[in-house]
Amino acid sequence: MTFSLLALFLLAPPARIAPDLRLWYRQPAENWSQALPVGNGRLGAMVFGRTADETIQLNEETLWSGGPYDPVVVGAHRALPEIRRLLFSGDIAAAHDLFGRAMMGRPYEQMKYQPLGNLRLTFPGHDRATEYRRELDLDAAVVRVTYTIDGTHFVREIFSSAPDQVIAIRISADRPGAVSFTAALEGVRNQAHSNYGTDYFQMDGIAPNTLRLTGKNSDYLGIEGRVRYQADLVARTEGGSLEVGRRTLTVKGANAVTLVLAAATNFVNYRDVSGDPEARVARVLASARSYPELKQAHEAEHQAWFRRVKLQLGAGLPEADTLPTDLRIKRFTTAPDPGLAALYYQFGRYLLIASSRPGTEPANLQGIWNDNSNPWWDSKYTVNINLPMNYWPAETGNLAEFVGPLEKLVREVAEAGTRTAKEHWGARGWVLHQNTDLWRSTTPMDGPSWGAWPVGGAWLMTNLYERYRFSADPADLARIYPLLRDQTRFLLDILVEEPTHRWLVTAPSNSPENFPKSPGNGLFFDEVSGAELTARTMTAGPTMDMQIIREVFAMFDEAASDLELDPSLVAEVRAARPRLAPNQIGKHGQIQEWLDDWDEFEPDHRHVSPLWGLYPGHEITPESAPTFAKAAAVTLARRGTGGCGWSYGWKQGLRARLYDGPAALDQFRALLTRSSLPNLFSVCGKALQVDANFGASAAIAEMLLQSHQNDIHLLPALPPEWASGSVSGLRARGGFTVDLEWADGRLTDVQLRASHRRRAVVQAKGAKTVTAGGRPIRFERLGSDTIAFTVEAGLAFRIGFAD
Ligand code: FUC
Repeated sequence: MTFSLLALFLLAPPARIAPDLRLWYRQPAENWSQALPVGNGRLGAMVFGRTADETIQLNEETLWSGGPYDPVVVGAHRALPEIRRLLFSGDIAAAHDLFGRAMMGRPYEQMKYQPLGNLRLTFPGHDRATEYRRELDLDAAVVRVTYTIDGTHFVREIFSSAPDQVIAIRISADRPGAVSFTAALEGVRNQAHSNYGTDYFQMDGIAPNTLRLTGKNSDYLGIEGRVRYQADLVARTEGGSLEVGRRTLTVKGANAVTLVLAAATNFVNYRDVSGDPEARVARVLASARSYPELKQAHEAEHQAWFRRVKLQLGAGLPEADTLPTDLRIKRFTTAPDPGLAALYYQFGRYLLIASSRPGTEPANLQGIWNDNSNPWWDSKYTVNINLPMNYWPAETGNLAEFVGPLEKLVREVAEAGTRTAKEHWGARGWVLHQNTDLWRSTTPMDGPSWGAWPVGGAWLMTNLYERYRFSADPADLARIYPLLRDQTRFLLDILVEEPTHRWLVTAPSNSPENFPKSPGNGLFFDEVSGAELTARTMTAGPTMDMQIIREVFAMFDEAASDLELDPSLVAEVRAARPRLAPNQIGKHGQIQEWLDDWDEFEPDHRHVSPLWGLYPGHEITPESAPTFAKAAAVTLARRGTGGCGWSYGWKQGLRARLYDGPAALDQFRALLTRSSLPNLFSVCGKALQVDANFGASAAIAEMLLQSHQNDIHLLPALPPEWASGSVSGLRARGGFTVDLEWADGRLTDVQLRASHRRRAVVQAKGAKTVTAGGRPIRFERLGSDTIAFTVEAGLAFRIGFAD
């Protein structure tokens, strides 16, 4: 058979794009944590890029352990008055113990995100390759592996297509008949809690061209495993022969092969697992197009989102094309390489597009990439920083649509959490505690020191409200208003008066995962038993809770007043607002973390909860609350630059909000060099976690543009290393899209577009002119750096800086 023209076309070197949109390496991944991710929001794969024994690890986002369950304990709230009495009388240990006995969900823990399987490809004779290269092309959303064996050049391309709902793998060579390999589709035994009776899979070869993996998830903690899954891999060969055995598929002497993988479960929603995985897979495969069509549709769809923002930092690294990403990361300790920060930023946007799409589940702790049946923290949705952080880059990064899955999750936890609010808190509205899973468990979990934190839902509401602030689209508010109203009701009902100042506080609660040196609470040595007893986090009115509640009340007041709804609830909120425990400054000059000025057991604790009001919240800014902004800097200094991956991203954003560009960049450098993997994924402890990728991406945008104070503040925290650069497509609150260019640390050009006619207030140092379509526009000067003018919908308004 003649070598098809099409294959030649596919082998042509890819069109050149900016080098900083590729992660690339000269060696395969040594382990899973070095593999490169692709994803369509639902189907994820980690590609190792090995030449002789390739592994492509697979995930389907709805494959979790267990099945629909209800962890609510009816009447749990009856213990609340006594827990509060103990807490306010200073007996934290007794309050903690009673919470543990009476108020935890059943089961205590939640379900785990599970791997689907591995595609193994064995290429005989491919051990000694030359000219090896492995790359993730962010602009095309394709992983490519290329190498030469005995003069023949091989190319593998892997992507996960959203339009076609398949993972496509193309294997080709520049010599006809050179493609030979064996493929196996392997299930993963759940080592952690496997029970051969309940958790099983089966691998079959099905003639003429298919490998099939079918299975059922495991039971866990007494919750019956009810997820059924199926994955089909179909081989389409060009030339050569194809043989399907009992469990493997063997290709010999082909010119090129396309493997198309479809996978599905029976998951319909958190209460319903009546779907038919077999029919879903068959439907997808029946319409799967040819490889060039699949690829064209995939890239076009991806680029429509991805290319909305373009970022260039610095003049570019001359050797970016010759220096692989892992070496650039290592060198980053000493080399400025601003382009690596731009690459990191775009990798964050890539990960969001790949793990959270309209209609899918939200990105969990690992996005959608997990090879472990007992993953760290179950790879679920942790709400006291991780899940909210996953969505921080979405708004500024022009990916608002990708917040859709988070909104769906909130809608579902609000539904499930209504019963939890009633039974566990005796309250109206809905509650979400520290974590949730695929089954939308909303009760306290993992023990009172973690799970007794009732404002998870409130925090997530602030994420959703940001979407409205950015779009200024009333439809975005109308959709979430009922969720906001009911969350407000819950907060009003759980607030109680503390005895000392008579402030309204949450009780019990905690300042996430931080143990105060409160009286009677201690990591102490029990001389009788020899055991080390652990302190408790339980407390009343931690600063972060109060900041979140103030923000939610302000949002509700604004929304209900604009929509002219719920006047009596507005009155309740207005009565409560001034009585909420305020921010306080402690003995070190820091923002106090708890009602009392207690120290913490770990002064450099990874959470920076009392700074929530600075970022992501809005209530502390250097302009509106200079004393607290100063105190926030003291807290940051005390905490240091370490922690878990996400701590770095959070602190980077906090530094940006304090307009400290150099400190923000230091924090980013620390993340890259101390808490990241060669594939740019961040780690928390030993675990790959995506939150820091999202947090640091958001913080990079926050260094270039801020809009949380009713104006558009350009280059608020620019470090000297980024003295020149440009960015287009960033979004600012109020429905604005902003492009900017700068050189020598000074703005040189700004363009603004708005979705509605509106007044723009812009802090742009050195602004001299405003034009639209080349014609001067009248503007007002509100300060030496601040101008204001009216922007008409859809028109580009240009700010000039030349005399
Ligand atoms: C929170 C953090 C941990 C980790 C976990 C998933 O509990 O404190 O460090 O990120 O979430």
